[in-house]
Amino acid sequence: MRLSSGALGRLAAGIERFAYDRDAQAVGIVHFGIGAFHRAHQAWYTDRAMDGGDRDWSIAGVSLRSADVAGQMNPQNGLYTVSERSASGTLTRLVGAVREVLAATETPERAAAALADPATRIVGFTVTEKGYCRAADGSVDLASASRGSFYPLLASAFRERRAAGRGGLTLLSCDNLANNGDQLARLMGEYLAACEPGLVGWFESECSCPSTMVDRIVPATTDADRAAVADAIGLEDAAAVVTEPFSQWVIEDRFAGPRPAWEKVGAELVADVAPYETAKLRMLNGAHSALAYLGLERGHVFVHEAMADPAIRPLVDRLMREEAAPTIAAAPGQNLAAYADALIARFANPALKHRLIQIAMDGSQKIPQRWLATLAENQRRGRQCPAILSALHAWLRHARGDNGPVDDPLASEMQALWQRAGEAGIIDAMFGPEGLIASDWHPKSLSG
Ligand code: CS2
Repeated sequence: MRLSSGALGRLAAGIERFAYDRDAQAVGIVHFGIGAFHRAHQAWYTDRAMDGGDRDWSIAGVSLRSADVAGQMNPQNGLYTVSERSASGTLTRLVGAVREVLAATETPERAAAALADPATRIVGFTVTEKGYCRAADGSVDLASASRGSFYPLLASAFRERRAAGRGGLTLLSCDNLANNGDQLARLMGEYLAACEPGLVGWFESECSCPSTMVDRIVPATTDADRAAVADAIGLEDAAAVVTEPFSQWVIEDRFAGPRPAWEKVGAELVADVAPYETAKLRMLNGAHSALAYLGLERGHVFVHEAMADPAIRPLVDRLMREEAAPTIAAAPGQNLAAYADALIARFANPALKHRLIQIAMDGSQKIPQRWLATLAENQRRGRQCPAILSALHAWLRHARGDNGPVDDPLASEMQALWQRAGEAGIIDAMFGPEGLIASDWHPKSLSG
């Protein structure tokens, strides 16, 4: 039998679950990109905040690319489980925070109505790096922003909210971009300036875009995971997610209106997210991408296997401790050496089965904030980065197709560059002044 409100009586005993009356909760959050990461992270925090007594923060998820998640979640009345896996066992929780999933591909008007609703105060985003539709120079790419992205839906909601005198919204980016809130504010502003200039002033005065650092490793759910969850909970859960016990959420406390008491369930509300965000991107994500490309070409499938490879592990250690950490201005109390130790332990978790190929995806969108910023900073200080450079070369070979098909929005551009520039010219063609991926890192002086 499938998980749903009506089937809850059959949920196995011992499964942790919410106790609030979910049907009585209004939707306060609309979330773009309701994939596994959101379900294991922000929705899980919100569920526990409502369990602690907070009210009316149910989530309406919006999926922008397909109706698959709607098909997984709506027949279950939005219910799903989060299973935390570690070497010592699995802890499963039933999450009630998601009300429903609106497939913007099929019913965009319902997504627009949810965004315009007076009870909606926060709009969340986990749309991945490419979901922000940035052109090579970082500005909003109007052609892709106008087709199937969140920008037009938000613009129409802003129009309606302004006309009806409703309050503004907090736009909460939870993607792995540097200064994700500031980037979202700038990109949204650029989109409005081009397509709805009359709304720019309203957006700037009524809305806010706090930056956030989100962290939890969430491998894509497999059929084997779903079978194990069904065994544990006694019901089929098509929307089940599997994750690690660790989670962290650091949020810039700059909301346009009310927000859930996320701080009561472990989130950190701070004045400045930058030190946490930079450490996470350059150390965790930087090491992850290195593990992915170095690991795949040595025949590994999972992160913990690449971590155990003596040819890779020292590079990952060096990347975090000697290349990335020295470029980060730590916040008081933030201990980067302890952070590296904790990351090493998390990557080694054999129960997670996190696939390298999942991390290898979309390298062109990830590498700038994960590696190039570190390379640029070390270059300014005259320091070498052999670990990142090894990983960078492994990524370039991956982009050439050495590990199989390349899942990246710039896959064909990168293939064409390889053909034109060859081994000798690829670094410059990718990262040089006229390169495909511009950054402050100037490859010539380091590659020699
Ligand atoms: C990973 C991240 O897929 C990737 O690129 O590096 O999704 C990573 O697992 C999360 O950021 C961890 O918080």
